[in-house]
Amino acid sequence: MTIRVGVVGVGGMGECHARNISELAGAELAWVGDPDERAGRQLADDLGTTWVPDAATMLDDADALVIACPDRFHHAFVTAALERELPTLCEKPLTVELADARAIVDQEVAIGRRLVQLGFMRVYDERHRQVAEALAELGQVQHIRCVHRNTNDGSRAARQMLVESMIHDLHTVRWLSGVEIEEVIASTVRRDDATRMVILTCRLADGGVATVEFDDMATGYEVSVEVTAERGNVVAAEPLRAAVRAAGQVASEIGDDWFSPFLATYRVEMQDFLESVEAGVARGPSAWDGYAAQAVVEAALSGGSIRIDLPTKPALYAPDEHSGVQA
Ligand code: ISE
Repeated sequence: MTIRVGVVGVGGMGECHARNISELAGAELAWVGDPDERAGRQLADDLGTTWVPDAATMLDDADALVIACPDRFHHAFVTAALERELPTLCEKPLTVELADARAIVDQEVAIGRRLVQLGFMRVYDERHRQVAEALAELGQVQHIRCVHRNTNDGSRAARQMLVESMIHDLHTVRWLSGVEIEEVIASTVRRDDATRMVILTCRLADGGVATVEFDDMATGYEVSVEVTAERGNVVAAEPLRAAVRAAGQVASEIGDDWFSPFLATYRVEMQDFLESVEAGVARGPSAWDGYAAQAVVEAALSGGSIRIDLPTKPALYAPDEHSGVQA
């Protein structure tokens, strides 16, 4: 069966997903939708598909949907896709408002089957997968340390760092520990009127602790994770980067963009999404995962040390390989 996929949004992520769909076997890029005619037409021509200005009118003309438009439109598109029971891969964050994320979870639970996969793609990243595989043999997680560095100019507020960047690390923490985050304390480092760093200390439901260190003005882009478990410690290793010893120094290159290190990962993510559509059963990070991570973001932004009281997790969101949260 050929799966016809519509892509909402032709920015960097939309283009990446559209390109992968058009190249992967078993899928066809049904259309790309974006109000920006020039960018939309250019991508559609490039990939041999149709550009539509208003994706909302095209949902019936696809077997599956990819949502990669600006965050504030995610809620409306996911809601409309669920109304049609259309399998959907939505970029993170699930929504802008926490209440809207909850409404999506409720809508999906009322339908009675998972249809939404969320773009927490670290779970498809080879380095992160190796950590997860190693942990399977090492017993209970005691501490997770995520370090995430971006090369921005100091113009982002803490909210943007949490919503756009650190939300990935919050999923990493939930996925690798297998438990929910129950409490969070956020600290910021401000310099010359700019927020430079956000550091989270999270208390996990089983008594473990996670720290997430984010630097928005670093000299290179880096994402890493280190986990201390009951019977050992695992650190994500850099793939295939030569360490050059010369002139009395050891040097290894760090890139400055967040996109290229994960290009292969986005492809694996899309492949898994297409296979899940074919199988008729959604998998991977869920709407619940999106909602739970957003709950931590909101708690972190409200200051102090805040307990996060999630409602009981619906049975629909049983743990799977990429979102093994038990609670
Ligand atoms: C970006 O939107 C991403 O999704 C990247 O994975 C993340 O590392 C980066 O910080 C975000 O800005």
